[in-house]
Amino acid sequence: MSVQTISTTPFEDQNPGTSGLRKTVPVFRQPHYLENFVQSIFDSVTGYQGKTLVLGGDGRFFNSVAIQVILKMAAANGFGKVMVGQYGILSTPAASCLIRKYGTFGGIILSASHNPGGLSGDFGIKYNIGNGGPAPEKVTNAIYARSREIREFKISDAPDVDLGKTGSVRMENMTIEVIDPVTDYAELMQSIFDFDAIRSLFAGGFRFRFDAMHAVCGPYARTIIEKMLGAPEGTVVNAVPLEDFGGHHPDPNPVNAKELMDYMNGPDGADMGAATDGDGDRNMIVGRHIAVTPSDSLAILAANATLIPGYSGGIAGIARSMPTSTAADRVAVALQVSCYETPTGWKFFGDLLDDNKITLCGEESYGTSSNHIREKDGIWAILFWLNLLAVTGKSVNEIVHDHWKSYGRNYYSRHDYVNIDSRQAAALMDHLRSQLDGLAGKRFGRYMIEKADEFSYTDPVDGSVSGRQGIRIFFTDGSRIVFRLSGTGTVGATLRVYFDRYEKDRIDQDLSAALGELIGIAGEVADIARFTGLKKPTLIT
Ligand code: VG1
Ligand code: CO
Repeated sequence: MSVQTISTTPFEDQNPGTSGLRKTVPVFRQPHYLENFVQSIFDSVTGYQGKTLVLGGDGRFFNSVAIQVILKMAAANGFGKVMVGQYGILSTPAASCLIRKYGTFGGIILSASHNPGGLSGDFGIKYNIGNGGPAPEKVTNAIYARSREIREFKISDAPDVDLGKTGSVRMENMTIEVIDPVTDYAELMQSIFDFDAIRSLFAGGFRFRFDAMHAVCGPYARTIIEKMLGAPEGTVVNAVPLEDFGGHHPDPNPVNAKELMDYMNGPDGADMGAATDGDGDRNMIVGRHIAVTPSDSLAILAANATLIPGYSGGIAGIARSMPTSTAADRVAVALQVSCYETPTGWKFFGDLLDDNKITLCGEESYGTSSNHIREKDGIWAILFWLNLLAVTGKSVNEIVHDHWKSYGRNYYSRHDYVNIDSRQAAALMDHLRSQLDGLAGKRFGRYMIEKADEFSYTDPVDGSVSGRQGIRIFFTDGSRIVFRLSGTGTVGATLRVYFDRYEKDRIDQDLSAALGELIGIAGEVADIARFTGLKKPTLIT
């Protein structure tokens, strides 16, 4: 067993996006592609000699190969220990939990999250820092810069490690501790929620369906929901993680989780349904004939937080990503706490959480979480809802409608134009940019534009600035259209258009009727059909 130094040449495209480096599996399988990026991570941080790294992934194709490579590189680069999930499995929130609980130096999570997997699917790698959260931009920029100069990497020639057995083994001067991926995370959940109340809910015949979408949450949900909370066996469906997620998109929204939606809207639908994504950080909450929008979910959790043991003392503040609806803002006003608006991506919440400016945060893309970790957390959000239902005795539908009655309703939708030509996508954004100065005062039917700008964020804790985070058009009635390009895709570009319209009293309108006019305005101002070549969006959520 010895450390090898291997010479290599840089790849030009290892720029981490919204959430780590995401590429197709064939790209990742090029010789040295993974090794270059991992060495670039290690070269961009200092002080890890002898320290501990957390390592795991969502079990998608290439996960088990990549884990072995990273173990050998961590050993060769001088880490003292790696805590790795059994079979190489760790959900993103569980990895964050471990980093924080054991005070490790950082962690590497292998996942392309909600992107499809398999031989020709996507793979990804994220680096998390010692607070348990995604590396901030200053770190990811340094990793990218390093990846363009890298000339060599270090790797041990040790044989592969058996990750099927928990326990410790040695590699070079490093300990590899293979741990159960669920235990620590389950303990954390138990410390936040009223497990007795949820147990009584299930004992009383409450019917729940958890769709793990053949992704990483299956084992977590089986242990927590079925074993610890006593929900009947079979409550968790699609519970076995598969390398290709059964050929599906492991993305918990009403379109990709169609099986769950059909069941919930059918004659035998459960009282509540939920789904999680590839790496377990996203969640969707569904009631009978209602899918809760993620923006509403954040607002509802914030408004009811003191009913949950872990937040009984109240919350310090709320943050939402910019395109997320303003529903949470109204709750913040009522609770007299601050509401922060950040760019898309969880890494922007880290400083606010560390500085105790906020307790809860969320994104419109089915992500919600709190200061208990530094990632979004699918199972946490689902347990929060179960806890709320247990202590209020209300249905999902009643909770949502009661919230709208108190605060008004944000009609909200996101339109995605997927895999469009990258140059055309950039041209569309430039086309919008060029109009920004002249949009205020323009009238479209009953809507008048109040102002338009390009979102730039200054982190209130470290002062770092992130520009070009989306183009916003504000209307005089408080409605908003936002345009931005996705930072998680692997082919071409994806345009996201977000619609948000607030109504204080008229809370029972049909969603498409409520947003129809705004959708027309977006098409006109951005000339969407011309630039994308598409007459309608690829995906509406
Ligand atoms: C998308 C979402 C964003 C989320 C990110 C990672 O990014 O819009 O809200 O944080 O995915 O989620 P983008 O740049 O494609 O819009 V996950 O669960 O894929 O790590
Ligand atoms: Co995810």
